[in-house]
Formats: sequence, C-alpha cells, structure tokens
Amino acid sequence: MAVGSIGKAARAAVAWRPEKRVTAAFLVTGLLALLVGALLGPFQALNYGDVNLYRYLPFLKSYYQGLTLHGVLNALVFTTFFNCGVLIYFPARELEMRPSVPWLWLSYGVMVFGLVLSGIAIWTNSSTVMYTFYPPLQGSWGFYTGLALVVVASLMVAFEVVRLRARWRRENPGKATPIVTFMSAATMLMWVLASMGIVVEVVVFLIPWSAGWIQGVDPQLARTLFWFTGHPIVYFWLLPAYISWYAFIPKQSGGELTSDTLARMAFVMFMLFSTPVGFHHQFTDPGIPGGWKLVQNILTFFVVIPSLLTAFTVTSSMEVGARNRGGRGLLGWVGKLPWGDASFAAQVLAMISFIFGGAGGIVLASFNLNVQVHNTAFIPGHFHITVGTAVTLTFFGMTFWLIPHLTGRKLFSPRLALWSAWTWFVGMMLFAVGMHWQGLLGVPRRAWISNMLPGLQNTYASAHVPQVITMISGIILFLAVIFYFTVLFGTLFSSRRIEEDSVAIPFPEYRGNEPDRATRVLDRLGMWFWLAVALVCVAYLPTLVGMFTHQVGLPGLRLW
Ligand code: HAS
Ligand code: CU
Repeated sequence: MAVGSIGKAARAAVAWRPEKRVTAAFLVTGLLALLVGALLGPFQALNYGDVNLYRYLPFLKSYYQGLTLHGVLNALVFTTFFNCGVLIYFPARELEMRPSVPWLWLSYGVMVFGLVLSGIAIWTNSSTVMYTFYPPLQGSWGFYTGLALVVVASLMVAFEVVRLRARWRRENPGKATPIVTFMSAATMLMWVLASMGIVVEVVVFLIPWSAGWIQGVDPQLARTLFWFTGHPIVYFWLLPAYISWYAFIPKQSGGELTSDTLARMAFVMFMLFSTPVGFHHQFTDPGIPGGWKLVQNILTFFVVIPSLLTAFTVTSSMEVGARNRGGRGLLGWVGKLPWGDASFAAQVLAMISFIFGGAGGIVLASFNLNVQVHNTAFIPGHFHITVGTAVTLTFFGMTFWLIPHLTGRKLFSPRLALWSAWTWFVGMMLFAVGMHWQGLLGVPRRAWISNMLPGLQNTYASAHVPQVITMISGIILFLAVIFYFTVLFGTLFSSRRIEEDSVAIPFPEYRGNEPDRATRVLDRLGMWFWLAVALVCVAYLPTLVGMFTHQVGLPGLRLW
C-alpha cells in the first residue's frame, strides 16, 4: 500500500470517530443486555430437562421472572440496540455522509433510560409478564413506559437513516441509492410501520391501565395490536443479518453479490408482506373469523418468498467465491469457503440454522398444523434457530470484524471466536431438536415443568429423551456464552492496538453503471412504504374496527 494512502486512511479513521463511538455504545450496550439474558438461558434449558436450578438464584422469585428477563433482554433489547447501531453506521460510511451525532446520542440516551426503567420493573418482580406482556397480566407502568421509550428511540434512529438517504438523493439526482443504504432505509421504514401496533397498545392502553387511569383493557384487542408488531418485528431483527449476508458475505468469501436487483427486491417484498400477516400468531384466538385465518395462512406464505430468494442469491454469491478459490464439483466447493475465518463461519452456521428455522416457520404458518403445536415447546424451538441463531450468531460474526473496526483494537483470540460460533451453533441446534420434539409430545411452553406439584410430576414422562437433549444443549450454550463474551471483553479491553480502519467494512464492489429500470423502480421506497400502509389497512382495519368498538375491559391480574 502506498504511504499516501495509509495517511488518507488514517485521516478518514479519525474523522469518523464520533460516529464510531456512538455506534459502539449501541452495540456494546445491546451485547451487555444479551450477556445477562443469555446467562439465564441455561437455567431455562435445564428447566426443560426437568432440572430446577432456579432455587439457587435467590435474586429471582420464579422461573417466570427469569423467563421475562431472558425474553425482554435477548429478543427486544439486544436486537434493538444492535440494529440501531449498525443501521445508521453502515449507510453513513457507504454514503460518506455524516449523520447527526448529537441526535444519535440523544436516541441512545432515551433507549438506555427505557432499558433501565423496564429493567428495574422486571428485577423487582413487579412485571413478570413475559416479553409478550399479554393483558390481563399486568406489569407496572415503568415496564411499559420503558419499553415504549426503547421503541421511540429506535424510531428516532430510523428518522436519521431516512433523512440521510434523502439528503444523499438530493445531492445525487438520477442515481440509485447504494445497496447497503437502500437495505437499511427499507428495514427502518418497515419498522416504522410495523411498530405502530405496539405503540398504540402500550401508549393508549397499557400505560394508562397500569397507572390506574383506566380500569380495564380488552385482551383480544391488545393481543391483536401486539401481533401487528410482533410478527414484523422478527424481520426488523432479521434484516440487519440479511444486510450482512447480501452485502458483506460475498466479499468475505471472495465472491460477489450475484444479483443486486434480486437483493433489493427481497427488501421491498419484506416492506410489503411483513406487516399484514400478524394474525398467524392468533390462529387459536377467538373473535377472528376462521376464513380470515386461512387467508392469513396464505399471506404468510408470501413473506417466505423473499427469504427463499435470499437463500439462493446468498448461496450463489458464496459459490462464486469458493470457485474462485479453486472449489470444484457440485458441492465440493463448500469446503473451499473460508471456514477458518470466525466472522464468516459464524454467519454461514447462522444461515444453516435458518434453513430449519424457516422450515419450522412454514409449518407454523399452516393453520391446520399450527394447532398441533401452538403454545408448546415447539415455539421456543422455532425461535431459537431464527432470532436466537440466524440473527444472533450473524451478529456475533459481524462483531468479529466490526468491534476491531470501531475500537481500533485487535480481535482477541480468533480461535476462541471460532469456538464460540461452533458451540453456539451446535448448542442451539440441539436445543431446537429437544424443544421441537417436546412440543410434538405436548409439553407446553413457558411452564415451570421442573417444579410441578407432587402428583403431576410424571405428566411428561414420554418426553425424557428430548428433555435430556435440551438439558445438554443448555450446558453447551453456557460454554458458548463464556467463549463469546471472553472474546468480546478481551477485544474491548485489549491493549493491542491496530490502525483504525485497517479492518475495512467489506462493502460490495460497485460496478458504477447507471441504474437500470428495475433498480430505479425498486428505489422508490416512499412509494413502497405507502403501498405497505395501504395493505396493512386492508388487512387490519376490518378486524380492528370491530374490536375497538366492542371492547370488554378487564382489570389487571398478578399471578406471580
Ligand atoms: Fe417465526 C412464532 C412463522 C420466521 C421468530 N417466530 C415465532 C416466534 C418468534 C419467531 C420469536 O406462522 C414466537 C412468538 C411468541 O412468543 O409467541 N416465522 C414464521 C414464518 C417465517 C418465520 C413463516 N420467525 C421467523 C424469523 C424470526 C421468527 C426470521 C426471528 C428472527 N413464527 C411463525 C408462526 C409463529 C411464529 C406462524 C406462531 C406460532 C404460534 O403458534 O405461536 C418465515 O419468515 C421463514 C422463512 C425462512 C426461510 C428460510 C430461508 C433460508 C435462508 C438460509 C439459506 C442458507 C444458506 C446457507 C445460504 C424460508 C435464507 C448455505 C450453506 C452453505 C454451506 C453454502
Ligand atoms: Cu410471525
């Protein structure tokens, strides 16, 4: 590398320091939340192995309190912090445009404040309502307000992402948005629309109800508003991982993104199809017509399409890389992928887990199959290989280059990083086998089965084999947590400095051509957003209007 270019890179690195700091703050806070949540995971798994270690956790009153902490911190808090960090940082670097750093710090502050409020509420056992917080279970106002603030803060970041893209478009008329920015803005716009259900649920109903200003809340209406957000939120978690798979993995594997247009199309499909299908979480709920549930089953299959597209595009992009490295044969090329690179391996293992997670999702979306396993251990089995692995393990893989990039510190022990990826993958796959299997045998989800009343202890005797599998998975995952966080803290506190930006963001190569017609149409994110709003109105208004006008308010219950 020429001396001049080192100087230039170093100057660029210093110039981006404020953005790096705030991004690192989002990421590290999210990962700390994950650490606390994930350390409770083995206790959950052991519960499903019929071993009750909760009695050794004096600071928790019950399995249910632990489960609430686990779900809120891992699924809601970790993901939101992480996404907000990367979804603004990557576009800023790709466009080479500064976001408003004070605004981002303000968003971060609001999010942390929200986390503290809801964290205190759960910790003091005032809000053991699980991460779905279905009424009439009633948490404290601090719990709901805290979560609302986390969402508000994420919308503040979304605003900045959309603003940055708009500024770039004004300064670059006629050009198509670069792909990472396009994907980030599409993800945030999807989230803006998707979050409205939970915003209405929490602000209009749950906060006033828990503060005593209104006496009752209609559980059916609240559940519907919850799942309005609760389904598409899974794509808010997933799409930053997809950004990495589409935009960064090709370079990391030595290949190239084989279709820019298909990649953009997948994101537009997510904007359109994610939100109108939340009813597939309510197949067993009363008050929603059976015919409508069947339509929702079919609509849910639409949202599978962009993931299937992703599977093929991402695989072919990696195949190009592997063949460049001398890979041969129908499948022989797989061995030529850079499996020794922890960042790459973690993400491909995450993808493999998602083949099974996605297949399980298709089973669950099928109205008639869903009733077999709804509310059983099958469901946590499903989501630990979607959000728990496809997303989380991808995020781990990203941090293996991103944390050194942001902090200018060398990755601590790449070998341990590789170990953490494999143990997480093996642990989660085993967990999934155990939980899906238990679900098929009728073991309920969210049940303290290791602490059953004396006469009931043998209720699930037929599930002993999957119980043992689940228990073993919990122990492997405990090791994975130790390995991963040793790498993370080892890096953060390392004294081994590297030149900042010497770990570059693996952006795709741009061909520099004028955008074709398809790209231009796909780039009209505003239009797609409003079309998505229209689809959501068609899907939700008929049911919601009926529910709003026939509310049956129930007082709060505290069953813990
Ligand atoms: Fe789900 C319940 C349906 C995806 C998360 N889901 C949940 C819950 C969570 C969750 C948290 O229809 C529980 C909520 C609760 O607490 O009650 N889910 C689906 C469907 C999909 C799906 C149809 N889910 C996700 C994702 C999640 C997630 C993503 C988190 C991030 N889910 C359901 C349903 C329920 C449900 C019902 C309600 C169940 C009930 O009864 O309560 C689809 O989006 C899945 C499409 C995915 C694919 C896979 C594509 C594969 C790819 C990898 C390719 C591999 C490569 C590797 C490239 C079709 C992209 C190649 C390897 C080499 C070595 C080269
Ligand atoms: Cu869903």
